[in-house]
Amino acid sequence: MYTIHGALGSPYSLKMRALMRYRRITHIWSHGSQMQQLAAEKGLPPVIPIIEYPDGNFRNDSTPVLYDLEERHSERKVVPADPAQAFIAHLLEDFADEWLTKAMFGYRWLEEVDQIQMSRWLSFDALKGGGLDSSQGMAEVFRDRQVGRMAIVGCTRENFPLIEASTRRVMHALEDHVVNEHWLFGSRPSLAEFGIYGQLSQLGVDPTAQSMMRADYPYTFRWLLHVDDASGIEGEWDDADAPLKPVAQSLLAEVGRVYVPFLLANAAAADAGEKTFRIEVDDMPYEQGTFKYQLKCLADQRSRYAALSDETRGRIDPVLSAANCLEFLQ
Ligand SMILES: N[C@@H](CCC(=O)N[C@@H](CS)C(=O)NCC(=O)O)C(=O)O
Repeated sequence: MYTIHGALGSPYSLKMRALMRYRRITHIWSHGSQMQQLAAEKGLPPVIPIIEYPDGNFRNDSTPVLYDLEERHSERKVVPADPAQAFIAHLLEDFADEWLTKAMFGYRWLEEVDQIQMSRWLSFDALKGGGLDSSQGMAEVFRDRQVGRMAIVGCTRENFPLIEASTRRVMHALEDHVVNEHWLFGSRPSLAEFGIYGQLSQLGVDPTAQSMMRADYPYTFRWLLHVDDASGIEGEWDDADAPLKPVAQSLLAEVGRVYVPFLLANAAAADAGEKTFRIEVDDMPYEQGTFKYQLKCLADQRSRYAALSDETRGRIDPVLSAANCLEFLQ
């Protein structure tokens, strides 16, 4: 039995819970208030979810844990069998984890209505009782902390038009897609869907974002519940020679449009020893602190690409190139 130590307001926690449900990996869902302490006790980075393994080990960081579960459990894997599809699915998952998360954070903490509602609910989730005074007191502290972190993670009012435009393009692509084909790489979900779901699961709850999704992307909104528990899905991967679905092409185009410039500018700033970096996409500015973690993401994408066979690259290069996603890998 695994335990997911997470939170309902944490996109990566819901990503891992949905993944384990789909994979039919027996687990306990534990959400509480002592998560930072648990991570510190176990010598882990201070992020959730923390996954407690059946052997008593603890790990966090959802992507490596997801891959580790692929090794440990042979049924219902989420990495497509075809290496070309697997590469694209990984790129889309990474884009969701590192870029779409800015929509999650921005929608939650930019506007007062969301700040108040979500800080209260997240405190309620952590305390589970104990009275309104302590709950709302904790909410105020949490709200101040999160709002204070907005500039460092790039969720400022100046940056938000680009984040929002990008998120809407993602949801527009999904909206066209989910009512037709439902999954990205066949009739079963891949790691890309779980990454996207994690972030959008929060937009489906937070007041401003939820209203927007209900009004403009109603089937994507409903699809979130399909991914949340896909334990009943039995499906197949697309054949390796099947063309990439238009939705995957649109999502890749979004990667090329915003995420690639973002990763490259972050890396260039880190090389130059700069503390912040700035990009402009479609005349919209974006600025944030330079992040080490995203250097790791870039290096990881490049080493995955380098490990592909010539045959796989021959199939994947035209698709990546059309989406402006090839050059940064080479
Ligand atoms: N790369 C990590 C990111 C996890 C993450 O950032 N989790 C957030 C909550 S969703 C967190 O714990 N943030 C630390 C904090 O708020 O102090 C993963 O994929 O698990």
